[in-house]
Formats: sequence, structure tokens, C-alpha cells
Amino acid sequence: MKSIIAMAIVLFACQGLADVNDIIIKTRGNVPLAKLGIAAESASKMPLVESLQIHLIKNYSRSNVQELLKKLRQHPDVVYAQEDHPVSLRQNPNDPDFKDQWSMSLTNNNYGIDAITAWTSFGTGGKDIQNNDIVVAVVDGGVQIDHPDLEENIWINQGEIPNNGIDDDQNGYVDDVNGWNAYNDDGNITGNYHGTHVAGIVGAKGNNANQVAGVNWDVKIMAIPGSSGTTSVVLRAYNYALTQKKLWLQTNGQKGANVVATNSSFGIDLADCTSKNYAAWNDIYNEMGKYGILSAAATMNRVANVDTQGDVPTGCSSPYIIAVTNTGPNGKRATAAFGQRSIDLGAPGQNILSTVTGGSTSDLSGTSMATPHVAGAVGYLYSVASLALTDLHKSNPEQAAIEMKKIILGTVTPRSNLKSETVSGGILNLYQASEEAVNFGLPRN
Ligand SMILES: [Ca+2]
Ligand SMILES: [Ca+2]
Ligand SMILES: [Ca+2]
Repeated sequence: MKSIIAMAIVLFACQGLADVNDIIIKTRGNVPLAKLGIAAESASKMPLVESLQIHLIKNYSRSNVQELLKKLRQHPDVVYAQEDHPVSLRQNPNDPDFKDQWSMSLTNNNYGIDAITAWTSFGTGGKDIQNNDIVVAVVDGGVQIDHPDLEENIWINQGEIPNNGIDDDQNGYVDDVNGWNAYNDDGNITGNYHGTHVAGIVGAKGNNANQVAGVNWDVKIMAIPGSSGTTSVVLRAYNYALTQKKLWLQTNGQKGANVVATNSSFGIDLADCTSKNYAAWNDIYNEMGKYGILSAAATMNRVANVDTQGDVPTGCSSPYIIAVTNTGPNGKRATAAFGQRSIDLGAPGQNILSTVTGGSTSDLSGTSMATPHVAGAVGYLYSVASLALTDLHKSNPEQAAIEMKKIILGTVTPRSNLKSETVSGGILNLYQASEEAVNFGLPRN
């Protein structure tokens, strides 16, 4: 049934951009509009799949679409009612090395994130339901921004003219075209092997017949070199993402960037984040969270219990951190830290194929590879999110971030071995999380 509906949606989407004001319903028999309690002058009903009694209710104003859904779902002649989500045509990506990206699937003996089912059901990531760009900030050693499988997905600050020594968009940063280099405090984004790999997991361009596919095929990656050295470098890096997101919210998307997640794979092993000596870390994560930014953070690549032994940042208490450990294809934790109170979930991090400097690809392993699956998931989930969740992200970004984290932790693929080792007891499941994001705020049938 699901595939038939999906086909119907795709067929309709082919004829033009789907309108998010519209609703798809399945009725018991051929039920006229009037019987559904809808005035003929405010809407029309057209058949999509007649044999299944699936119809499109067209032309409702955005303001009452949620109410209408609720009403229709309560109607005795309605089997179901759903939003008419935008859909892009696609199949498994044609990227030649996709066959080696085990982490994107999910089978009985391969505990990937089930991105394939998510893509097939809900689209391949990129923009939200209101057509806003979605930005994931990669705070790392740097990103090769002209990498052939990344360059199309690198965030561009439209208000900034490069290399003229002027802060054209007046955001406080001179020549910040693709991000900010927190090491040098300038707009020159340098390449880095590790950071380029991380960026490719979040959003290597998918289905371009080249190399690999990221969790998102079309996301915008903001490159922020600034992952190591000292805490001050890291704070400067995060502050760039924070500044851009504030600006985006304040100007209703006219300036700044819609940063929904940062990705961080650095820290201070075994440090006690709750002590006064690390206060700035929690502070910056909380502040970013206030503006709807979740921070996916990699825990240590060593066997340790963060609950008792500490770690910065994955032992920090900010609710806007999603702390990630590394799991292999067998669903078990690799050589990585854990913590039933501190570490939120597992994600695939062993032998992950992604982009690297020099324009090529390579396998890497570690919590650094697990975490961008989660940061990428946050970006992806905003691309499939219901209007209610998308609106919440603008009106109450702090709450949206909390809801998003709840969705991710509440939909993991459960693994008994991770029960005592993580908060959620499982591994990121992009498809299951998508189901929740798609239906957020809608009354259930
Ligand atoms: Ca600027
Ligand atoms: Ca400039
Ligand atoms: Ca590709």
C-alpha cells in the first residue's frame, strides 16, 4: 500500500512542485466534498488513485491545514489523511562507490542507519517544506570545499563578496563566503583530510554518478576549521555558527544561515565537564540550543565510561548535545566510550567510506565517522519534517531542538548490548526517525 501511495505522490510531483497546503486522503467509497464537511468554494477534490479511493484535496489556505487534517482524520468515511509532502524523484543513488557504504542500509546482519528506506520514502535531503536551505556546520580541521563530490553542497554566504576585505553582509565577519576559519580568524577555508571525510558523511552529493552519497544528497555544509588547539579556538568556531543562525532567525531567512546542527569530533579525554574549569563548553552548547542548533558530538575512541570517568564534550550536561559512540556492522560498540547517562546513541563508524582531500575517497573508522551520521540526520530530518515542526523551529527553536533530539533517540534500532551503554539503547535509524518527523504535530489515525 505504502509503495502505491508513494508512486501516486511521485506521479503528482512530476507535474510540478507539490503544494504543502494540499492534503491527500483515502476515503471509504466515493465521498463528495460536502459530506466531508468541506465547502466547495474553498477546495476541490481530485482523484489520484481511483481504485484505492486516494484523492487530493486542493487549495486550502496554509493557516488551517493542520486543523483540516485533524477534522478529516476524525471523519468516519476517511481511512487516512496526510500532508502532500514535496517529493523528489529518485532511486538508490547512482554513485559508483555507494555499494561500499554499508552504513546507509539496514539488514539482519548489517546495522546501518537505513538511509535507503528513508530516501525512498521521504526524499533525499536538502530543503525544508518551506523551501529553506538546511545547513550543517562541520567544525573540524577544515574541508576541501572544491572537492568534486562536495563542492555543490558547500554553503555559500550569498551576502558576502569574496576577497574584497569588506564585511559586505555586516555580520561581523570579513569575507566569510563558505564559513569561518577559527584558527586564523579569517574566511579562508583550508582543506583537511579528517574534516573532508566528516563533511562527506553529512552531505557528499548524492546521485551525481560520482564517488559516494552523504546522508543528505543536497544539504548545505558550512565549513568551520577550528576543532583543536585550544578551547578558545573551539568557542570562536561555534560562535560563527551561532551568529549566523541568530541572524537567520532575526531576518526571517534573509541573512545568516539556517544552521540546524554542528558536528564535532574533538574534545578533552576524561575531563570533568561539570567542574568549573569547563564551564564555557556547556554555556556555548546551551546558547546554540536556544537558537535551534543541536550539536552532535563524538565521544572518546577508547573504552571508558563517560558517566564515571568524564569527557568533554560528551560528558557535558547541555540537553542540546547528542553524544555519539561508534558501532560496527554487527551493531556492537567498537573501541569507543559509553555511558548510560551520557552517551545518547550509537551510529556506524567502522570502515566508513567518504570523501577526503585530493578529491578522492577513503575508508576511516572512529567516533568521528559515527557522529556525522547523526549531525547529517538532524539536517535530513528537517528536510522531511512536517509543517508543524518546521514552524516550531522558527517560532520556538529551542523547543524544536529538544523535540528533534527526542525523535532521534526515540526511534533507534534497539540493540541489547547498547542498553546499558547508551541513553537510547540503540543505533541511529534515519527511516524510523523520519516517520516521526513527517508526522510531528499531526493527530494520529
Ligand atoms: Ca560577512
Ligand atoms: Ca567581502
Ligand atoms: Ca556522489
